[in-house]
Amino acid sequence: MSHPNAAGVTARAHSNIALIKYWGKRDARLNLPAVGSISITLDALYTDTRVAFLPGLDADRVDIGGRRADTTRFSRFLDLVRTEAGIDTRARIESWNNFPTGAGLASSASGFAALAVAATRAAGLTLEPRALSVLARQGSGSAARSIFGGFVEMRRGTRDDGLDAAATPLLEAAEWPLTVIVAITEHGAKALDSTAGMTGSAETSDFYQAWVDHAEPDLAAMREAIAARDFEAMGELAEHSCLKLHGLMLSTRPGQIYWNAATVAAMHAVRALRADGVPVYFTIDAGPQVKALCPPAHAETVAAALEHVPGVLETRRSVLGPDAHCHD
Ligand code: 2P0
Repeated sequence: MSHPNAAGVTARAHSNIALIKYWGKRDARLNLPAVGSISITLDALYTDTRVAFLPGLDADRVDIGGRRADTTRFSRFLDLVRTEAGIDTRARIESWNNFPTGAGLASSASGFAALAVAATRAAGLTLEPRALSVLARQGSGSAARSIFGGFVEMRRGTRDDGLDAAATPLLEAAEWPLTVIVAITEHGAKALDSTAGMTGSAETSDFYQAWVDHAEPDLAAMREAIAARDFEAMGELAEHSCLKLHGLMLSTRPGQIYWNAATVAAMHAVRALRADGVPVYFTIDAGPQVKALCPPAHAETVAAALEHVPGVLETRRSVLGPDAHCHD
């Protein structure tokens, strides 16, 4: 039995965006991905989460951004930590995102990564980053990647127990500086969450098996592009994986249309910049925001162009971020 830290522990984890996308599960209970993925961790978007296991509590309590949240998904996650630590104490969780929650900006990635780090430490456990990644994955697939900074690969794994379905770092943030301009086209939460979306694709899309079958070559090519610091190859693969994901979403029944008019206009703006010689590529997740990737020297030009796209409400700029960490 470990000794919980009654004063609580705060951790910060940064959001990430996938260059090669994850969509689909090979095991729903353990949340094992059907495909691997490769992501970059974003410095400017993060979650701070404070966890305290308090002997007096008779139920877990969760507040996100100062508002009481449904505890179901969090209690299930905390149960994994409690089992590992040999404790039975309920916890108080307080979490803050410095960006819109549930709007396609990977708040579940940074959220569950921060929770994994804070909850294990608060429960008196000391876990290696890889074990934290395996744990975070059980909260949300993309959260496994937010344990690490820079460029990160999430392995699909083949074991039934999921112990090989973990993220590993590919490059530190400083090893290949990149800027991401996030064009925000909607502040509200999205209508369809990713878990339901990917289940629908697996069950109803004629394209789903092709998506799974073609993941490995995309991952291999992206690994190579990153190792070679080949921006053009990386960007082309990222745009391809994004559009292929959205093709899969569109082919699901009912079709999943995460884009709005400004999303499409921003994609065209990125391609117009490229036609003018600016090195920039887009990627989009399960939401309407467009993320443009460019070398830092072109960030100003890209941000200015995206700010002028009709329907773009604001832009956020980020360099690549660090590992998840405690920060009391
Ligand atoms: C990704 N997305 O690779 C893909 C691309 C959204 C589009 O990972 O069910 O919230 O919690 O494992 O991690 C979003 O899915 O899903 C996601 P669960 P998650 O970033």
